[in-house]
Amino acid sequence: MTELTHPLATVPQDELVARAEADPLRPRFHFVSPAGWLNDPNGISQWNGTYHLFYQYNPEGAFHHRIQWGHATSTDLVTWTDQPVALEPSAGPDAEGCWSGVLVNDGGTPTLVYSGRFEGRELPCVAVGSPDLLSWTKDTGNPVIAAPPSGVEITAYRDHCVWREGTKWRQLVGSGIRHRGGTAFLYESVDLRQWDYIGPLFIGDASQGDPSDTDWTGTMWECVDLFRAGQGSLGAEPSDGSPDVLVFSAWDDGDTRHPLYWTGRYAGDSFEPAALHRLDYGGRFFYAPQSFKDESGRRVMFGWMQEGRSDTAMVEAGWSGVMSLPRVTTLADDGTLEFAPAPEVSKLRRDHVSVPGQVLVGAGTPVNTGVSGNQLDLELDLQLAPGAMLRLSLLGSADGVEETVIELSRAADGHHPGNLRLDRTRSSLDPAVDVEEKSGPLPMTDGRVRLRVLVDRSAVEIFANGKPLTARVYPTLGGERVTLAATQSTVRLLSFDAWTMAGVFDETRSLLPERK
Ligand code: DQQ
Repeated sequence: MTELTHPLATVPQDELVARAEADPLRPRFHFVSPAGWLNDPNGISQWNGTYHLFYQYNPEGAFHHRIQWGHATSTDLVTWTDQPVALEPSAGPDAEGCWSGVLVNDGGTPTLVYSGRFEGRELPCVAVGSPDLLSWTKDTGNPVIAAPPSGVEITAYRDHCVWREGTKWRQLVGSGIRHRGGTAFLYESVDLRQWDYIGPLFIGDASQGDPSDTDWTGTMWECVDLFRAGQGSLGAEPSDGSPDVLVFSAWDDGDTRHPLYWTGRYAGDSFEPAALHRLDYGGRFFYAPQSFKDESGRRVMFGWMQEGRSDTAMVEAGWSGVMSLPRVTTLADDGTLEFAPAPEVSKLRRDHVSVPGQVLVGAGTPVNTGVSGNQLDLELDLQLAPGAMLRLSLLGSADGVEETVIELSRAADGHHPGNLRLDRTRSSLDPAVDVEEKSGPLPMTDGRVRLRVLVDRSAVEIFANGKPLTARVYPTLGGERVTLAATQSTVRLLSFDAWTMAGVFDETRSLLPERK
């Protein structure tokens, strides 16, 4: 095991797992690392039927340092088996960390392209895997790209999107050009080892909008992910007009801001943007997403649900970071992306409760739904009258002091998009946690809203008419109440189904898992 040398490594490693597992705020049906630190999803893929989830991992403690690639496998995307660490820093170009990257199938050979960190900067590296993807050998030629493009002043340079196009590989590396904006540099290769630089795929404009805007594109793009939404593959003429999508996480001088995406067209060596969209209204709570097409043709996305508590609190807890549930991404009629938890998530449902349909009258007293718990899957079908607002309160303490409230509202004129908002101001008595409001536009027709909410102790994922809002909450009173109320006008509750969710890890986990 690594020596306890880092100043933040205050919890002895042999205590970390017990410490993490004892935390009542640790999710039970989301993937979390055995203990220590987790951030970005990496190399997510399906290989011969098995799903692979690699992730940025520090088993030394709940802080970002000397990052390795943790690894877990699954046959259903929801229950996971820990596998040995796939990549860890070693003398050479990744001595300070094996940062984010992807997995590709190189003619049958599983191959990772990742960012090796050395002397404070990152460069592209490659590793090849055994047929079972459990042992990895780094390329002796690492780094496979010796330096960022010359002649431009960059803000940072890391993370990879790699795909096959015709007889060649293409790669994007996330970056930013100082005084201009975020970008992704495009490269081409025949063997994943020798790369020719082509140029920036597209350059954002950081001077557009205010840096505090929820769709500000930042000064650097982390974890770029380019894919064709709908039919067809990158570079091919789309038969059905499907757009291409460039996902990135807007970053600014160490600040992880939020995931965004451009829809547009990737053709030749560049990307022509059509429109910019927010990927998740929770911003940094669904950061560094990565997606892949599984064997059934679905585009599945995972993101990192960062913590909203202090560095010290994370270290004390012995763990940090939650992987989102797998989301299936589809193209909506308006050309934006829609998201829904993968159907497999439903297999964790237990103890079904159905709340009778009813009409909630504005300014009425909150209805106690009879649903309670802190590991829940809620599915509601609602119809809001013009000007109506529905308040769904979760994790409410019996004394009413703590609650986390989801608000859905319909514009008074009934025509403009409504609003989805998460009010965390009373979600925790702990004054140190992040309770910033999160919200975004909610498209609806005739006031109809299909709402899905997954609550897993400190992790909350909301999907309203396919628009996601992901966040973290830290209740201190152990509240489990779920209530509903309408304000201002009437809301028809057409259906409300609730389930308790089973946990996905039964046994005590090992910080450094062995081969299974
Ligand atoms: N996290 C990784 C980077 C990436 C960032 C390091 C995004 O590769 O840019 O752990 O959260």
